[in-house]
Amino acid sequence: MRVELVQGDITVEHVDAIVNAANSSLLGGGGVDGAIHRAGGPEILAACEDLRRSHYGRGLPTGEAVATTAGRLHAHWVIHTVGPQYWPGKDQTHLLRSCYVRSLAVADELDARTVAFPLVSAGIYGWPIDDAIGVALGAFDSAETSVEEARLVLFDRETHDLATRIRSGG
Ligand code: AR6
Repeated sequence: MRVELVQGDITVEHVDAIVNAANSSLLGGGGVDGAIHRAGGPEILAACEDLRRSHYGRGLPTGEAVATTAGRLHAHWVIHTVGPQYWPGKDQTHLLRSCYVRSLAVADELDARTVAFPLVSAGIYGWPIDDAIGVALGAFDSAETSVEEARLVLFDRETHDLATRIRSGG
């Protein structure tokens, strides 16, 4: 799988699937979640509400992923995943890694070949940015998937530059 580091707004990506850093409720929020629902329109929320009723009465568990329509976005699907909230001293790296692994597994089920990811847990959920980048790149490196291109979309220039340095080992 090719891995591209991209700087910008994930809602303008032209890919098969866009991953959302959601919360367990699947009913929207701030950050990238709010941006995806605003740009994609009410169809996404309606699909999330259906999923809550049909499969996830108690919410989507942390580290899991599930797909809905992408509404008006330039993608076929949004894959919602729930990252762990950062707690110093509590190692939840396996759950953060699982967000990427499970999202790629859902993408495989959908036959998606290009997938854009935000830096899950690195905003409102407080995960240290350098570590969040390392977990994402590590998960991509060892992924067994038919996805051909993963695009890690970093919102600001500073985070993009940091990701570029981490990737090159500098
Ligand atoms: N495009 C790309 N990246 C973005 C965008 C965007 N439009 N907007 C923000 N980011 P966050 P989390 C970056 O907070 O930490 C929501 O309320 C942001 O700079 O969106 O997993 C959910 O409902 C950061 O690097 O997600 C949950 O309650 C990264 O996306 C909670 O926030 C993730 O930041 C999830 O928190």
